[in-house]
Amino acid sequence: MPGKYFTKPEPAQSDRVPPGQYLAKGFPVLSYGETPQINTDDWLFKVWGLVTERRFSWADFMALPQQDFTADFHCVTRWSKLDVKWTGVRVTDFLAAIAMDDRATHIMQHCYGDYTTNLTLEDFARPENFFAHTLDGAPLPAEHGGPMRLVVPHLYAWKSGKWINGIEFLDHNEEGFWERNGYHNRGEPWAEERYAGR
Ligand SMILES: Nc1nc2c(c(=O)[nH]1)N[C@H]1C(S)=C(S)[C@@H](COP(=O)(O)O)O[C@H]1N2
Ligand SMILES: [Mo]
Repeated sequence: MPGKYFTKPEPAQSDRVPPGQYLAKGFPVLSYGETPQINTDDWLFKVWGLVTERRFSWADFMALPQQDFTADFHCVTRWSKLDVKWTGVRVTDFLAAIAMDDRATHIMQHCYGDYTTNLTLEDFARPENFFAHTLDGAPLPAEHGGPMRLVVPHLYAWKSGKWINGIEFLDHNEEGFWERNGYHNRGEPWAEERYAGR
């Protein structure tokens, strides 16, 4: 895989690049299907299931605490990108703004375009996870999930839903799009949890 677009990690980076991954020189786009074009005036984000149901307009979401983040990004198709710079809302700050039911143990991410991906509440509520609307100081481009995506740095990037528009709170595991299609339920890159049953 090394070549024009990918490089083998330097030894000094090896503690940051999970096994079997190469460094991408640019920021590849990995989307299943078309890129939805969503204007922030029309954007609506919902929480439902084991939570007090609520809708956030773009302005509601921007009123939540905003922060800068630097995070590594690991795609299961074997490219990684280190130190990606984002701005957005920390998942723990988002959770503090809603009223989740104590019975919730799992969540499902729902996205414009119908992509879904699941997480345990524990993997979702980690302090390094965030909703991102800005990449390198500019509005998040549509192909990278703009206007809003989730970023979950400790799992393979298919767990970071682009064009996110809702979180469903559950008391059991449900599989999302790639999990139903053979990917691992959790997707931890250091353990190479790429495919189900391996
Ligand atoms: N809604 C949606 N989210 C998605 C995807 C997708 O196809 N649709 N692809 C996933 C995969 S496999 C990866 S690697 C990352 C890619 O993000 P990028 O295109 O910004 O590099 O988004 C993830 N989130
Ligand atoms: Mo991916």
